[in-house]
Amino acid sequence: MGIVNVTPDSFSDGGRLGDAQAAIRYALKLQEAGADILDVGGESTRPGAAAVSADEEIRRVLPVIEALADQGCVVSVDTMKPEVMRAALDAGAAMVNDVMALRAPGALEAVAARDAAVCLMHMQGDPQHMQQAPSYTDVVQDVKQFLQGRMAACEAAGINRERLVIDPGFGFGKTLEHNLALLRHLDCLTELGLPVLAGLSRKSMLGTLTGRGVEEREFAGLAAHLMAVARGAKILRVHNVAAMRDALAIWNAVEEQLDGT
Ligand code: 7PJ
Repeated sequence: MGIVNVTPDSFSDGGRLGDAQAAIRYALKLQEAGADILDVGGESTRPGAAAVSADEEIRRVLPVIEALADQGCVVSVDTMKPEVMRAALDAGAAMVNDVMALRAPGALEAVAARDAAVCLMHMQGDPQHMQQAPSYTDVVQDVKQFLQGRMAACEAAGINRERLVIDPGFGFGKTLEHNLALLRHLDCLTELGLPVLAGLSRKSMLGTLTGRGVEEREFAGLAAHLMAVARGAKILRVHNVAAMRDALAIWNAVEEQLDGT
């Protein structure tokens, strides 16, 4: 899954993808580099980021989603807002990627009425305050139980299991220790029986461990994502699709070799 930010204040691509045409060109390059899904987002969810109105978010992402879907791309929309979900699905998005796991009022209904896939991500608190004092009894079990609860809420709302993907939400209301425990024990989440998505690209845990700035976390990210794959992750949400594809080519070649012997 390649990340396409259409936000003026995104922490890493900010400004560079300021207009729809640039975002579309950028997304098509990610697809050429081997992305299976293009994740289009119009609201930054980095810690402390300012909220954006639904109208503004729709204005940012809709032209990008329409153009990409028209060209046959598989598009997901990274949003918490039911209005944006509806508009994006009408414009051809195939997936809703929600860091709130459809907890916003009306979100379950917006998705249930359509036929799209959904990524349910765990977040403790809200983007404005989530990094202030993250706290868990047992982070792996707490996240697992939360996701199980959201899976049940989806099914009760008429969203079949076959449509769901789950994600521990690295960096969303988590300390370094929480993030490391979730990565180490990611296989516990695969026990829920759904594809697991992992998103670690450029995140601050990589900076903490390497001392590197946002633009210099590529190699750390590749290592972290391969460790997620080793523990069962099926979708990786990344900025540098070409680099991730190369790493996966090696991974897959070795794993196939193992399977055949
Ligand atoms: C994630 C996301 C993630 C899913 C963001 C960033 C912050 N969606 N949206 N999982 N992160 N599913 O890219 O650093 O980890 S926005």
